[in-house]
Amino acid sequence: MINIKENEKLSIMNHSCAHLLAQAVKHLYPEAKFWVGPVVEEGFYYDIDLNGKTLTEEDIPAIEHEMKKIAKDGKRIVRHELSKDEALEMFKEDMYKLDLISRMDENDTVISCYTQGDFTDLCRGPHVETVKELKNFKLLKISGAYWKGDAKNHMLQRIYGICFETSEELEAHLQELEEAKDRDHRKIGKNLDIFMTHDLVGKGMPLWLPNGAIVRKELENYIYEKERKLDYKHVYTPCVGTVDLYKTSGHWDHYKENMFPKMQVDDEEFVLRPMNCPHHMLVYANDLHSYRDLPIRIGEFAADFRYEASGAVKGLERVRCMCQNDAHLFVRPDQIGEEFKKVVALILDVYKDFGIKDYKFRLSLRDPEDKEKYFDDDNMWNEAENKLREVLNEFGLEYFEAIGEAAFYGPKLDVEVKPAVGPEVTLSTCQLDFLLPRRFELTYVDNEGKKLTPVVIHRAILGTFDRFTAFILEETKGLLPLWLSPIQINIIPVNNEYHLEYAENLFNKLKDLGIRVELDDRNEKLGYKMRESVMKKIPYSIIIGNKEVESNTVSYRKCMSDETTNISKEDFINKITEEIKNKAN
Ligand code: TSB
Ligand code: ZN
Repeated sequence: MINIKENEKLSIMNHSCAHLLAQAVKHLYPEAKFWVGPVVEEGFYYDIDLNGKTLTEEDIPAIEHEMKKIAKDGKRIVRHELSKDEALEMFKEDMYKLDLISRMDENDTVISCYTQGDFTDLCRGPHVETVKELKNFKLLKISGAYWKGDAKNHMLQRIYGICFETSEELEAHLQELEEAKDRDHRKIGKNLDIFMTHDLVGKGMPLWLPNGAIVRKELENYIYEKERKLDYKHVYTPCVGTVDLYKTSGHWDHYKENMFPKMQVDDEEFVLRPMNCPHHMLVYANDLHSYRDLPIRIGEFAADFRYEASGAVKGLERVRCMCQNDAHLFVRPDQIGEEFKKVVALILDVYKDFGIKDYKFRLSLRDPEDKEKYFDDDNMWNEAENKLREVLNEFGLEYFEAIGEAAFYGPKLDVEVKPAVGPEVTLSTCQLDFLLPRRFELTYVDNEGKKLTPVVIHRAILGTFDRFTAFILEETKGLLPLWLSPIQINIIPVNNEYHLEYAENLFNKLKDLGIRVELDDRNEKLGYKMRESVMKKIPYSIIIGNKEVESNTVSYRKCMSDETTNISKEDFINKITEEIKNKAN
């Protein structure tokens, strides 16, 4: 999908369209005050204060109508430059613009505003020449947004829109948006009963329904088997830790804004953990280790809690309570390269199994200026960052670098994927860490009996089961591979009177084999049941009629296919069990 921000011409148009939107809103709601109206990947938005009024989607047509009227009128868009004092005077009634102006440095910023007809807005520009050019736009959505993105501030109304040069481009884009909505895992997740949310449980806290729980369990089994073969040792540890634990790790100083507040229990102070690393450091420290024992790989499917902004939480993709496919690898310095490579190889292996092709490797580095967020040790950072680059180059992997995206304890290699709707997210991650082993005073004994400090690699292959499930639902549009499908087979007898017994026998046989099978014995028409089977994205539907009963066969149809195949019952059972065992895509 097009990225408006990266297209210069469209970026200017969309910005001008944000002004057009503001002007129309001002006409319809004279009390409106305007905060900022930037261009974003998806188009533009404007944050507006309507004096407590909340807009809904139903208000959109009237605003669009007014925008069209103004565009038709065709006023020129004129730029004026002014001094800071003049700007302060001009916007003296407007607390939002005053806030923006007061933060501008008059020496190195030219303050400018743009006027079109009866509307003037503070703006850096540039803009299109006349509002006439802004014909092909659409307002997409209205939502609440805290002023300055801070939940402590009051709520503004955020209106999103998009603008193109031609109506054809706009239509094609709207069509694409519609299709993306159908692929959105929130919609699929609801239709297939994967998960639900409830206000009483809380924001960003999805509940996995039976179908979702099956998918998650299968994913756990799948990755557990891979890790077991690679000599990972799995543990269970509590999803809380004391504040002191997180002070020792450094999370308390560098990660606090992502954590839930602490709670007091008797004389202990606890936090819900945002990460499992500290627990795993202690598991490592529970034993003495020789240089010959390393690498030691401690894995856990671990619940973590993070404070994510309420506007950012999204279905299963960005939650406040998540379960990581986590592991911490304790290695000697001479093993970093080899172990890191094994992790990358595992990521590639898993992506191949799932047929995931559209992703990017990102090398996330620290921002050396940000002393608050990152542990301050230049040597450590340089060493770790160079080490990662070295391995990436050796592997011949294409990647891009992102400053300021590292974890507080070290640089990382992330895999970025694009959801159906919204910005890119990280799926897998592999992080190098020289810090935590030092803070927990971890050691191993070398061949001369000397105590040395191991290096830690943090890694999550599926990321979290939450985000991975969201992603895979979108990748497959809900039609999961057979081994992962909550319901694998739907048996439909044509007529209950004659075919039910045979269907029940088959049902029991498949169920005994551990296959997730359903029997649709409702008194409904075959066509109706078949359509429902497709809607539920069940990989195989089996039709049992006279022919099948008489010849001891089954007729099966794959989801989304018109073709029906008739084979013997035994052949079908063999085919299905093989397909599940091979995890065929
Ligand atoms: C890999 N300590 C490391 C761990 O050892 C860690 O926590 N890394 S992380 O912060 O990058 O998180 C691991 C993975 O969790 C990410 O790669 C991402 O896929 C997933 N994740 C992060 N935040 C969320 C969230 N809010 N909702 C769902 N998944 C998330
Ligand atoms: Zn970790």
